[in-house]
Amino acid sequence: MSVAVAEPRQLSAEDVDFFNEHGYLRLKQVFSPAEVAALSEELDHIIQYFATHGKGWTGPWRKQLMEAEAEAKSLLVTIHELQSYSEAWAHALVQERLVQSVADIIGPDLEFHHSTLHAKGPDTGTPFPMHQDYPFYPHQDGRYIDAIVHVDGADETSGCLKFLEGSHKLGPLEHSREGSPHLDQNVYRLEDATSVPADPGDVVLFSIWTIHGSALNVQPRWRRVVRFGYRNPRNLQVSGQAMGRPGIMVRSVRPKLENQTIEVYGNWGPQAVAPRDDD
Ligand SMILES: O=C(O)CCC(=O)C(=O)O
Repeated sequence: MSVAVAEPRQLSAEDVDFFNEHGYLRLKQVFSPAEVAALSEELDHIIQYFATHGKGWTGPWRKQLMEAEAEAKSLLVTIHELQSYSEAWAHALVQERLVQSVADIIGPDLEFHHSTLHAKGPDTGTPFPMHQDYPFYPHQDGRYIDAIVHVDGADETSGCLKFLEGSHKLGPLEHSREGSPHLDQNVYRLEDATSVPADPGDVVLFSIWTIHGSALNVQPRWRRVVRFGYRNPRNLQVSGQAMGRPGIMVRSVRPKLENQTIEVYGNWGPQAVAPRDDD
């Protein structure tokens, strides 16, 4: 018996081709102004009462990407799993258009993995060095997409996302562990990357293998974005953030995989290797 439900597709064939060729895709106005207003309001509450206020990622790259004065003042506010704090964010991660768009690329089955806030402070909001997201939560293959939900607009001066075109085709790369995982900034350069500005409500998708970064926010306002990570449930995690924690199935039902034990009560640990594909 097949349990996969046939869905109308959200993305066009051209959208999927663009993602597969470039390693990223911007989706315009996924969240309405009313939805963004609710997300923004509840995010402010989370930032005020629960989030970590700090200088952001560490490492020698900071001196390359920031002048000493900006480095000293730099501000990044972070927190994981916003759906544990807010109804608006719990709804956002299952939002129909978003989930179907991601499923059109790596589905049809889809599992939510994690969420993370990156709020760059005004004037000197911390940049991000060029990196893949792979070293933070390595998975067996490339069927993992990060979706950046823009609560605030982001452009060249407010630290928008920047991608190295087609870099996902390189597969997983060794990252420096001196500080936060990052690539050699002289080899993989922010200035060679394509800027992807976005408005509030837009979502930018990219592969766990796409090399990306972002510059300082020099605008006198916050730049708040939230990353949702989604994977094909057949793509098992190898190590890192949220290792072994079963995610929420947002499309279809969890496939029964050989040697995979689902521990929903938190007795989480490394998962056995499952068959690669077509199981
Ligand atoms: O928030 C940013 O500007 C960068 C985000 C990023 O690098 C990531 O989510 O992996």
